[in-house]
Amino acid sequence: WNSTYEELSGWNRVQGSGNWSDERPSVDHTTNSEFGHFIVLPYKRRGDLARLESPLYKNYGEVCVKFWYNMFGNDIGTLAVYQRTMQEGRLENLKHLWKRSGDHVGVWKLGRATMSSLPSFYIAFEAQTGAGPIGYIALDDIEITHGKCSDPASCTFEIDTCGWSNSAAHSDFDWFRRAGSDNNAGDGPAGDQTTGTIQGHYMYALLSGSKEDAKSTLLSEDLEIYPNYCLTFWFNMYNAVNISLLFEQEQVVMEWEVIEEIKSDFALSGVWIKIENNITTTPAGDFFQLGITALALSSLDNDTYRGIAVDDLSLTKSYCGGETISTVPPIITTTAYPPSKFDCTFENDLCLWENDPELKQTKWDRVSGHSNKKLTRPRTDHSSLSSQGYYLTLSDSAKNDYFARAKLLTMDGIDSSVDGVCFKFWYHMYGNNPGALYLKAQNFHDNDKTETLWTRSKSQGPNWKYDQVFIKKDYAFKILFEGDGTRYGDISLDDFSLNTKSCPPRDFCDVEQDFCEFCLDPESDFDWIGGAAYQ
Ligand SMILES: [Ca+2]
Ligand SMILES: [Ca+2]
Ligand SMILES: [Ca+2]
Repeated sequence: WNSTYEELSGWNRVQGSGNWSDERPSVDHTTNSEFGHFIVLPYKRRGDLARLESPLYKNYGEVCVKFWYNMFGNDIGTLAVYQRTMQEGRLENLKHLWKRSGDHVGVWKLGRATMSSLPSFYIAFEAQTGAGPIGYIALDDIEITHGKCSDPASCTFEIDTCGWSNSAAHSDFDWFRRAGSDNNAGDGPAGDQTTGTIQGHYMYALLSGSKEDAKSTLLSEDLEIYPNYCLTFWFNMYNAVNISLLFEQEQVVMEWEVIEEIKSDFALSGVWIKIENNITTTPAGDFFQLGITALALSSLDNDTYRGIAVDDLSLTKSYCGGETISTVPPIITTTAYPPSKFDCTFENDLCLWENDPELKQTKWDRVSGHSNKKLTRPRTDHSSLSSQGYYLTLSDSAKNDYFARAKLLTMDGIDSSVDGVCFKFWYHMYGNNPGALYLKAQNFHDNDKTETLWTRSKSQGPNWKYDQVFIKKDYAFKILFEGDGTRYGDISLDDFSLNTKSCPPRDFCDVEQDFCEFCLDPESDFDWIGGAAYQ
């Protein structure tokens, strides 16, 4: 994607102030901070129409566009998504694939729409102002992936949480995504329901040490109103006593309503159990939401790990047990590559990576969470986006010296001579002078021969950044991450993966650097305005 952003023409690309405002979100979605950027539609007059358009996609097959939107204010108007073609008069040009109007309580919400397989098309976000100037429509993190969108609310939790998120308003603690093999934040079920392995992921509410009535709610994305849904999911009560799992529903005109309560006293501990519920909605408003709540019925001790796990959610448009209308199974929306031995999330160890044994003083440390000493360090790791997750960082002790170099190497050589390999990774560099990061190929047979493949220096902002490098060499090499640190900054690394052959297509726009290739529709009545936030 390329930028066609020009000053004073386009979405108003801004940052939040960190404080609540009725003019724009307080934080962006990418970084959940006032440092990140998003785009917002300013109000000029009622009924104005503005469009934001993607580059032309040619022969892409079906694609899923996922985006995060934030709408506040009853009279703000409408946001809709279209798949358009250059041929006039096609039905696709007129029919929206996704639409929301009015107030969505000013929080970032996931939207998604499947683009059908047309020879060429572009994606249009269309916003129309409503009756009043109070409030806003904002967008962030537009992501395009191959294949149909997975069913809303259906999730195996293997890749991410599919739009399920912790409710800030109703929670005393958080649900988090974990696998049986993670023991950073205490014990839970050893295997998940999807894969039955310690690598499989599920959502987990750990209730050890909770006070009476402490609760945590996992919220679905906004779901389309439809008369009859069936929701099935699996739960696992882990050493659970005096704990309830509540399954709830909310619609715009109603309060939260408990559909079912499962008490730990009546469920087998440590066993995955399937339940299903019919969901009925009334035709009011644009959407409804589901909630899954873990609740402590009495205060719980800290001596034993106790919690509730949830996995394999599936929402279908039918009565439970009846004929399914939509039987699309949850689709893993990232291009799947077979795992390689150099993949590493750093949750348990360094996998097949090691610090250069010749560099005694400076190394890459495996750490979790934020650092009180170094405020420029990430708040969470990248794999789990939680403060329990582990990542690598240039060691603090190294930073006592003005300059320190650390080297991380694969423990084995890589042969890329036939098809090449793609190395993918996440990095975090923040601060006035974070130092420099080099990705190199080090000759397997001669440690002194290295080639620089990729490098970054200077601050890259307060969020995790993704990059990928295609490598094809006629000699065997180790991958080397070299960090040149200073005491003023931070460099961190997480989530390495390697595949043979080419790199996956890059289809992501977080509006952090620019507008990617979205541009203005000349037919708009007025322009999305570009600008910078200042307070
Ligand atoms: Ca952003
Ligand atoms: Ca799972
Ligand atoms: Ca990690």
